[in-house]
Amino acid sequence: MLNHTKHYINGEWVDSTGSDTIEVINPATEEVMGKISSGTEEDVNRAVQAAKEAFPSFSKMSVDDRIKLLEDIAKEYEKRKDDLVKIMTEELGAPITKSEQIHYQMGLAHFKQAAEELKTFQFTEERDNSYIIKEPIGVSGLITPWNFPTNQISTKLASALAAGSTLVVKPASQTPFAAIILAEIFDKAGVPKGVFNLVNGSGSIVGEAISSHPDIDFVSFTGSGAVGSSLMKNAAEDIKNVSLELGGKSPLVILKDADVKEAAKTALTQIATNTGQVCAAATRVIVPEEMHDDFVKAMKELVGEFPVGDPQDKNTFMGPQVSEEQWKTVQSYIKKGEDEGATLAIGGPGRPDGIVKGFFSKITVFTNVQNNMTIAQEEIFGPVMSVITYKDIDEAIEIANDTVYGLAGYIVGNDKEELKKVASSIRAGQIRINNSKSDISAPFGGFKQSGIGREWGNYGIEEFLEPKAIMGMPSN
Ligand code: TXE
Repeated sequence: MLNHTKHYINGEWVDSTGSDTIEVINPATEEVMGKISSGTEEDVNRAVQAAKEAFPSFSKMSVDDRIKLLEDIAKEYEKRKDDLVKIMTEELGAPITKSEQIHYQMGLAHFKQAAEELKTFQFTEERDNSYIIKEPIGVSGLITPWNFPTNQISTKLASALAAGSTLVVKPASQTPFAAIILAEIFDKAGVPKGVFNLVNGSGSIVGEAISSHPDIDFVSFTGSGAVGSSLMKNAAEDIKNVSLELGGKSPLVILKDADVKEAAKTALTQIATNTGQVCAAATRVIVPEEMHDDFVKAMKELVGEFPVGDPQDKNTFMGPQVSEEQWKTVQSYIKKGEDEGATLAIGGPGRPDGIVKGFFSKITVFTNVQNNMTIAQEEIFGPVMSVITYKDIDEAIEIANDTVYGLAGYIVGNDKEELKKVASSIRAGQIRINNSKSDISAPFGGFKQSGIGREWGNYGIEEFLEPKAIMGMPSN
């Protein structure tokens, strides 16, 4: 049992001002693996005060020193590899190999990338009659979800530290232990006291207190659209800046000249990775009418290559949903798909055969989906795919864009002109062609209801800066 009922405030681990705790459940075993404090408004006030006091000096830290700080954090992070991999397998249910290859690695990459960005980042700009300085935005509140316990925090944190902002972080209460290890890492790496503060607890108390705190200048949030919207209303009270990384219902457009097997593999990888709990996952697969049957057949043949089960097993590709609540949500969408008349081609309701415990879902593929069905419009956040057919490429693009979201888009195929046409027509923040690798230096964020602002690389750093224009300075 991990009992971690302290918050990290002003450079030390301190008791919560409240006595309530929150249990953390291992989603593969359904057993309680530990508990954390349910932080209070008073805890948030203390953390904000510490961040506010640390700001004047940290905001003036030289760029070289900030580069060194980020590099030191990366070094300390690497030393905690085994602990981070283990904890994300336990608290999130991430398969052990994915915990290392995806979660651990992405968390690390942001610190290294931010240090690289700083080496060339332009904090000043000369104009004819003015010069512009980009200054740190002030105290930032970072509110993060559970689906990538290190990555979600480190992308925000690395950008914030690179920019010179001080912060208060509230991780998701389902996956708090990776964040606690991160706090230990920052402490070891010598992050000055008060610069980084961690308050654990619920969204309704700690999250609310952060988004409505008058001394917080900027809130960077990743999570659901509903919370993003309510957070924006709180922030509107005193005109706080916000950045929101919200959900998606991303399309995967398969071109007529695509290799069917490759397309099927890409589609399955998209919904099975992180148990479908990926905001940028392709969940609507838009396939040429004439390719439909071969495509579904290929997926049926390939689905066995994505084993579902014990996250501790090195052969597992897909673990459980993070929580019972998330499992129930996924199950209710599968039922909804059946009720609305879509055809179950793969998977379906309930746990996979042979699994009796844990929040495991089946990899589920619906065919005969109309794009206006609930399963094609709402974010399910589980391994559930909607297959939708198209006649010509213009119809494919229309279906791809017929959603309130615009986080990502995927294309599989070879015709360069068609690839260009689809890539430039999908209204989304990131397009990936033929299963291309991610680029951590490229901006990540959404059009439409997928959010406001961008993370990653220099775009991420910009979010934590305010430009100041200075005119009329006498020249010597
Ligand atoms: O998210 P929440 P949940 C989507 C996905 C998922 C759904 C619900 O569709 O099924 O959201 O997940 C904190 N004020 N995404 O309920 O509630 C909360 O404690 C301030 C997409 O877990 O939005 C946590 O730290 N903060 C997504 C964070 O917000 C509040 C990732 C996210 O939780 C708060 C996760 C409040 N009133 C879910 N209420 C993505 N974009 O990657 C909660 N929080």
